[in-house]
Amino acid sequence: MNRRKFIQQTLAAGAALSVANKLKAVSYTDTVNPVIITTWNSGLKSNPVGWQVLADGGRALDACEAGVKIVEADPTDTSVGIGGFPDRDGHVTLDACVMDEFGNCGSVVFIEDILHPVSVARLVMEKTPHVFLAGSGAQQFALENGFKKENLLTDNARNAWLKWKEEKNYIPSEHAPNHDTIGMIALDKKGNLSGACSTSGWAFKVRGRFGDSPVIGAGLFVDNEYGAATATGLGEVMIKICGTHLICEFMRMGQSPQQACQNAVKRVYDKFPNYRKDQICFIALGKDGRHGAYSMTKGFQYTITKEGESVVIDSDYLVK
Ligand code: SD4
Repeated sequence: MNRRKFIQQTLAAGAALSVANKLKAVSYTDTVNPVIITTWNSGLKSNPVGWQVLADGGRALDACEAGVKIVEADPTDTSVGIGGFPDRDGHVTLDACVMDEFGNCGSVVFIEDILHPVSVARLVMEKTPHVFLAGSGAQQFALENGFKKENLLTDNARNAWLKWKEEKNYIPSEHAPNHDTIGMIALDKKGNLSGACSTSGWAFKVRGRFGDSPVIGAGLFVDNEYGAATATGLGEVMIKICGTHLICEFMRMGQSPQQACQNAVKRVYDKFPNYRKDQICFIALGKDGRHGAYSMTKGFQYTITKEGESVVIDSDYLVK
Protein backbone atom coordinates (compact mmCIF):
# COMPACT_ATOMS: atom_id res chain seq x y z
CA MET A 1 0.00 0.00 0.00
CA ASN A 2 1.38 3.40 -0.85
CA ARG A 3 1.55 6.18 1.72
CA ARG A 4 -1.35 8.14 0.22
CA LYS A 5 -3.69 5.14 0.22
CA PHE A 6 -2.72 4.35 3.80
CA ILE A 7 -3.54 7.91 4.93
CA GLN A 8 -6.88 7.81 3.09
CA GLN A 9 -7.82 4.51 4.73
CA THR A 10 -6.78 5.78 8.16
CA LEU A 11 -8.87 8.92 7.75
CA ALA A 12 -11.89 6.85 6.65
CA ALA A 13 -11.52 4.56 9.64
CA GLY A 14 -11.22 7.60 11.91
CA ALA A 15 -14.40 9.13 10.47
CA ALA A 16 -16.31 5.86 10.96
CA LEU A 17 -15.10 5.70 14.56
CA SER A 18 -16.18 9.25 15.26
CA VAL A 19 -19.70 8.52 13.87
CA ALA A 20 -19.85 5.42 16.10
CA ASN A 21 -18.82 7.50 19.10
CA LYS A 22 -21.52 10.07 18.36
CA LEU A 23 -24.17 7.35 18.07
CA LYS A 24 -23.02 5.93 21.38
CA ALA A 25 -23.18 9.37 22.97
CA VAL A 26 -26.78 9.79 21.78
CA SER A 27 -27.81 6.47 23.27
CA TYR A 28 -26.50 7.65 26.68
CA THR A 29 -29.59 9.82 27.08
CA ASP A 30 -32.03 6.94 26.51
CA THR A 31 -33.74 5.39 29.50
CA VAL A 32 -31.83 2.28 30.53
CA ASN A 33 -32.46 -0.36 33.17
CA PRO A 34 -30.61 0.63 36.34
CA VAL A 35 -28.26 -1.78 38.11
CA ILE A 36 -26.45 -1.65 41.44
CA ILE A 37 -23.66 -4.00 42.41
CA THR A 38 -22.03 -4.07 45.83
CA THR A 39 -19.25 -6.02 47.49
CA TRP A 40 -20.34 -8.64 50.05
CA ASN A 41 -23.84 -9.43 51.28
CA SER A 42 -24.33 -6.17 53.15
CA GLY A 43 -25.68 -5.08 49.77
CA LEU A 44 -28.95 -6.68 50.91
CA LYS A 45 -29.29 -3.71 53.29
CA SER A 46 -27.67 -0.99 51.19
CA ASN A 47 -28.84 -1.75 47.65
CA PRO A 48 -32.60 -1.33 48.24
CA VAL A 49 -31.90 2.19 49.52
CA GLY A 50 -29.79 3.01 46.49
CA TRP A 51 -32.31 1.32 44.22
CA GLN A 52 -35.07 3.66 45.36
CA VAL A 53 -32.94 6.62 44.24
CA LEU A 54 -32.44 5.04 40.81
CA ALA A 55 -36.07 3.97 40.44
CA ASP A 56 -37.06 7.61 41.05
CA GLY A 57 -34.77 8.65 38.20
CA GLY A 58 -31.95 9.88 40.48
CA ARG A 59 -28.22 9.94 39.82
CA ALA A 60 -26.07 6.87 40.31
CA LEU A 61 -23.85 8.99 42.59
CA ASP A 62 -26.78 9.77 44.92
CA ALA A 63 -27.76 6.09 44.93
CA CYS A 64 -24.23 5.00 45.89
CA GLU A 65 -23.84 7.59 48.63
CA ALA A 66 -27.25 6.71 50.13
CA GLY A 67 -26.50 2.98 50.00
CA VAL A 68 -23.02 3.21 51.49
CA LYS A 69 -24.31 5.35 54.37
CA ILE A 70 -26.54 2.45 55.48
CA VAL A 71 -23.51 0.24 56.06
CA GLU A 72 -21.43 3.05 57.59
CA ALA A 73 -24.16 3.49 60.22
CA ASP A 74 -24.44 -0.24 60.99
CA PRO A 75 -22.53 -1.01 64.23
CA THR A 76 -22.53 -4.75 63.49
CA ASP A 77 -20.31 -4.31 60.42
CA THR A 78 -16.75 -4.56 61.71
CA SER A 79 -15.07 -3.26 58.53
CA VAL A 80 -16.98 -0.04 57.86
CA GLY A 81 -17.97 3.08 59.82
CA ILE A 82 -19.17 2.78 63.40
CA GLY A 83 -18.26 -0.64 64.80
CA GLY A 84 -15.24 -0.93 62.52
CA PHE A 85 -12.22 -2.55 64.13
CA PRO A 86 -9.64 0.04 65.23
CA ASP A 87 -5.95 0.40 64.44
CA ARG A 88 -3.40 -1.22 66.74
CA ASP A 89 -3.56 1.79 69.06
CA GLY A 90 -7.32 1.48 69.48
CA HIS A 91 -8.43 4.31 67.16
CA VAL A 92 -11.11 3.74 64.50
CA THR A 93 -9.81 5.44 61.34
CA LEU A 94 -11.94 5.53 58.23
CA ASP A 95 -11.31 5.81 54.47
CA ALA A 96 -13.87 6.56 51.76
CA CYS A 97 -14.19 7.93 48.26
CA VAL A 98 -16.69 8.71 45.52
CA MET A 99 -16.39 9.10 41.76
CA ASP A 100 -19.08 10.40 39.42
CA GLU A 101 -20.04 10.20 35.76
CA PHE A 102 -17.97 13.25 34.87
CA GLY A 103 -14.77 11.76 36.25
CA ASN A 104 -14.90 13.98 39.33
CA CYS A 105 -13.73 12.33 42.51
CA GLY A 106 -13.26 13.03 46.21
CA SER A 107 -11.68 11.10 49.03
CA VAL A 108 -10.96 11.11 52.75
CA VAL A 109 -8.30 8.97 54.35
CA PHE A 110 -7.47 8.33 58.00
CA ILE A 111 -10.44 10.34 59.25
CA GLU A 112 -11.61 9.81 62.83
CA ASP A 113 -14.88 10.31 64.77
CA ILE A 114 -17.04 11.07 61.72
CA LEU A 115 -19.89 8.66 61.02
CA HIS A 116 -20.23 9.21 57.28
CA PRO A 117 -16.85 9.54 55.58
CA VAL A 118 -18.50 8.84 52.20
CA SER A 119 -20.45 12.10 52.48
CA VAL A 120 -17.32 14.01 53.49
CA ALA A 121 -15.57 12.55 50.43
CA ARG A 122 -18.42 13.81 48.28
CA LEU A 123 -18.07 17.28 49.77
CA VAL A 124 -14.32 17.24 49.11
CA MET A 125 -15.24 16.56 45.48
CA GLU A 126 -17.95 19.18 45.28
CA LYS A 127 -16.63 21.99 47.51
CA THR A 128 -12.87 21.95 47.14
CA PRO A 129 -10.42 21.97 44.24
CA HIS A 130 -8.79 18.85 45.78
CA VAL A 131 -9.28 15.09 45.60
CA PHE A 132 -7.87 13.83 48.94
CA LEU A 133 -8.12 15.17 52.48
CA ALA A 134 -6.38 13.26 55.25
CA GLY A 135 -6.57 12.80 59.01
CA SER A 136 -7.14 15.85 61.18
CA GLY A 137 -7.51 18.08 58.09
CA ALA A 138 -10.29 15.86 56.77
CA GLN A 139 -11.97 15.94 60.17
CA GLN A 140 -11.65 19.74 60.40
CA PHE A 141 -13.24 20.05 56.95
CA ALA A 142 -16.09 17.74 58.02
CA LEU A 143 -16.76 19.74 61.19
CA GLU A 144 -16.70 23.00 59.24
CA ASN A 145 -19.39 21.51 57.00
CA GLY A 146 -21.81 20.52 59.74
CA PHE A 147 -20.69 16.98 60.57
CA LYS A 148 -20.55 16.11 64.29
CA LYS A 149 -17.87 14.20 66.19
CA GLU A 150 -19.02 10.78 67.36
CA ASN A 151 -17.37 7.90 69.17
CA LEU A 152 -17.18 5.10 66.60
CA LEU A 153 -15.46 2.50 68.81
CA THR A 154 -18.18 0.07 69.92
CA ASP A 155 -17.76 -2.28 72.89
CA ASN A 156 -17.53 -5.20 70.47
CA ALA A 157 -14.70 -3.61 68.49
CA ARG A 158 -12.89 -2.51 71.65
CA ASN A 159 -13.06 -6.04 73.11
CA ALA A 160 -11.80 -7.54 69.83
CA TRP A 161 -8.89 -5.08 69.88
CA LEU A 162 -8.00 -5.85 73.52
CA LYS A 163 -8.04 -9.57 72.75
CA TRP A 164 -5.90 -9.02 69.63
CA LYS A 165 -3.38 -6.95 71.61
CA GLU A 166 -3.01 -9.65 74.19
CA GLU A 167 -2.58 -12.42 71.63
CA LYS A 168 -0.51 -10.65 68.97
CA ASN A 169 1.75 -8.47 71.04
CA TYR A 170 1.06 -5.28 69.05
CA ILE A 171 2.40 -6.82 65.82
CA PRO A 172 0.05 -6.30 62.84
CA SER A 173 -0.94 -9.42 60.93
CA GLU A 174 0.69 -10.07 57.58
CA HIS A 175 -2.64 -10.66 55.89
CA ALA A 176 -5.71 -8.43 56.20
CA PRO A 177 -8.01 -10.36 58.54
CA ASN A 178 -11.47 -8.75 58.29
CA HIS A 179 -13.47 -8.26 55.12
CA ASP A 180 -16.72 -6.43 54.64
CA THR A 181 -15.65 -3.16 53.03
CA ILE A 182 -18.44 -1.71 50.96
CA GLY A 183 -17.74 -0.80 47.35
CA MET A 184 -20.85 0.11 45.39
CA ILE A 185 -21.16 0.93 41.69
CA ALA A 186 -24.37 1.82 39.90
CA LEU A 187 -25.85 2.58 36.50
CA ASP A 188 -28.76 5.02 36.52
CA LYS A 189 -31.70 5.44 34.13
CA LYS A 190 -29.77 7.98 32.10
CA GLY A 191 -27.06 5.38 31.54
CA ASN A 192 -24.55 7.15 33.78
CA LEU A 193 -22.17 5.29 36.08
CA SER A 194 -20.87 6.33 39.51
CA GLY A 195 -19.43 4.65 42.58
CA ALA A 196 -18.56 4.93 46.26
CA CYS A 197 -16.38 2.96 48.63
CA SER A 198 -16.02 3.05 52.42
CA THR A 199 -14.01 1.10 55.00
CA SER A 200 -12.33 1.05 58.38
CA GLY A 201 -9.58 -0.89 56.61
CA TRP A 202 -7.23 -3.54 57.85
CA ALA A 203 -8.10 -4.47 61.44
CA PHE A 204 -5.42 -3.51 63.99
CA LYS A 205 -3.29 -1.87 61.31
CA VAL A 206 -0.28 0.34 62.04
CA ARG A 207 -1.53 3.81 62.96
CA GLY A 208 -1.68 6.04 59.89
CA ARG A 209 -2.22 3.24 57.37
CA PHE A 210 -4.87 3.60 54.72
CA GLY A 211 -5.58 1.07 52.02
CA ASP A 212 -7.01 1.02 48.52
CA SER A 213 -10.61 1.88 49.32
CA PRO A 214 -10.18 5.68 49.25
CA VAL A 215 -7.57 5.60 46.48
CA ILE A 216 -9.03 6.49 43.10
CA GLY A 217 -8.00 3.85 40.57
CA ALA A 218 -7.22 1.28 43.27
CA GLY A 219 -10.40 0.79 45.35
CA LEU A 220 -12.74 2.56 42.92
CA PHE A 221 -12.72 3.86 39.39
CA VAL A 222 -15.46 5.06 37.08
CA ASP A 223 -15.04 5.56 33.36
CA ASN A 224 -18.48 6.67 32.24
CA GLU A 225 -17.79 5.70 28.63
CA TYR A 226 -17.07 2.03 29.35
CA GLY A 227 -17.59 0.88 32.93
CA ALA A 228 -16.88 1.12 36.64
CA ALA A 229 -15.11 -1.13 39.12
CA THR A 230 -14.55 -1.40 42.85
CA ALA A 231 -12.49 -3.66 45.10
CA THR A 232 -12.32 -5.33 48.47
CA GLY A 233 -9.69 -7.39 50.22
CA LEU A 234 -6.01 -6.79 50.75
CA GLY A 235 -5.77 -3.13 49.76
CA GLU A 236 -2.02 -2.97 49.36
CA VAL A 237 -2.34 -5.25 46.32
CA MET A 238 -5.08 -3.22 44.63
CA ILE A 239 -2.83 -0.20 44.98
CA LYS A 240 0.18 -2.04 43.51
CA ILE A 241 -1.71 -2.84 40.30
CA CYS A 242 -4.08 0.20 40.26
CA GLY A 243 -6.70 -2.55 40.09
CA THR A 244 -9.94 -0.76 39.35
CA HIS A 245 -8.38 1.59 36.83
CA LEU A 246 -6.83 -1.46 35.17
CA ILE A 247 -10.26 -3.11 34.96
CA CYS A 248 -11.79 -0.01 33.38
CA GLU A 249 -8.96 0.10 30.85
CA PHE A 250 -9.54 -3.59 30.07
CA MET A 251 -13.21 -2.80 29.43
CA ARG A 252 -12.18 0.14 27.24
CA MET A 253 -10.10 -2.35 25.23
CA GLY A 254 -13.22 -4.45 24.64
CA GLN A 255 -13.14 -6.98 27.48
CA SER A 256 -16.39 -7.85 29.24
CA PRO A 257 -16.65 -6.82 32.92
CA GLN A 258 -16.14 -10.48 33.85
CA GLN A 259 -13.03 -10.90 31.70
CA ALA A 260 -11.67 -7.62 33.04
CA CYS A 261 -12.07 -8.70 36.68
CA GLN A 262 -10.48 -12.08 35.94
CA ASN A 263 -7.54 -10.48 34.18
CA ALA A 264 -6.92 -8.08 37.07
CA VAL A 265 -6.81 -10.97 39.56
CA LYS A 266 -4.58 -12.89 37.13
CA ARG A 267 -2.25 -9.87 37.04
CA VAL A 268 -1.80 -10.13 40.81
CA TYR A 269 -1.36 -13.90 40.59
CA ASP A 270 1.38 -13.59 37.95
CA LYS A 271 3.18 -10.61 39.39
CA PHE A 272 2.96 -11.23 43.13
CA PRO A 273 3.16 -14.96 44.02
CA ASN A 274 3.15 -13.98 47.72
CA TYR A 275 -0.44 -12.78 47.44
CA ARG A 276 -1.88 -15.98 45.98
CA LYS A 277 -3.49 -16.95 49.29
CA ASP A 278 -4.96 -13.52 50.00
CA GLN A 279 -8.47 -12.31 49.42
CA ILE A 280 -8.36 -9.96 46.44
CA CYS A 281 -11.77 -9.22 45.00
CA PHE A 282 -13.18 -7.05 42.25
CA ILE A 283 -16.62 -6.25 40.89
CA ALA A 284 -17.27 -4.35 37.68
CA LEU A 285 -20.23 -2.91 35.82
CA GLY A 286 -20.25 -2.19 32.11
CA LYS A 287 -21.90 0.76 30.44
CA ASP A 288 -24.39 -1.73 28.97
CA GLY A 289 -25.39 -3.04 32.43
CA ARG A 290 -23.45 -6.32 32.25
CA HIS A 291 -21.48 -7.09 35.39
CA GLY A 292 -18.47 -9.11 36.45
CA ALA A 293 -16.90 -10.33 39.69
CA TYR A 294 -13.82 -12.37 40.54
CA SER A 295 -11.54 -13.03 43.48
CA MET A 296 -8.24 -14.74 44.20
CA THR A 297 -9.59 -17.21 46.76
CA LYS A 298 -12.91 -18.73 47.75
CA GLY A 299 -15.45 -16.87 49.86
CA PHE A 300 -16.09 -13.58 48.12
CA GLN A 301 -19.74 -12.65 47.70
CA TYR A 302 -21.41 -9.69 46.06
CA THR A 303 -24.95 -8.34 45.85
CA ILE A 304 -26.58 -7.29 42.62
CA THR A 305 -29.86 -5.41 42.32
CA LYS A 306 -31.86 -5.27 39.10
CA GLU A 307 -35.54 -4.46 38.64
CA GLY A 308 -35.81 -3.93 42.39
CA GLU A 309 -34.66 -7.48 43.25
CA SER A 310 -31.43 -8.01 45.20
CA VAL A 311 -29.51 -11.28 45.14
CA VAL A 312 -26.28 -12.35 46.80
CA ILE A 313 -23.97 -14.29 44.51
CA ASP A 314 -20.89 -16.39 45.31
CA SER A 315 -18.07 -15.07 43.16
CA ASP A 316 -15.95 -17.34 41.02
CA TYR A 317 -12.28 -17.35 42.02
CA LEU A 318 -8.84 -18.17 40.63
CA VAL A 319 -7.03 -20.38 43.15
CA LYS A 320 -9.17 -23.51 43.43
C1 SD4 B 1 -8.32 -2.12 52.85
N1 SD4 B 1 -9.54 -3.07 51.01
O1 SD4 B 1 -8.30 -1.20 53.66
C2 SD4 B 1 -9.67 -2.65 52.39
C3 SD4 B 1 -10.09 -3.75 53.29
C4 SD4 B 1 -11.26 -4.52 52.79
O2 SD4 B 1 -12.99 -5.88 53.16
O3 SD4 B 1 -11.66 -4.48 51.68
N2 SD4 B 1 -11.90 -5.27 53.62
O4 SD4 B 1 -7.30 -2.68 52.46
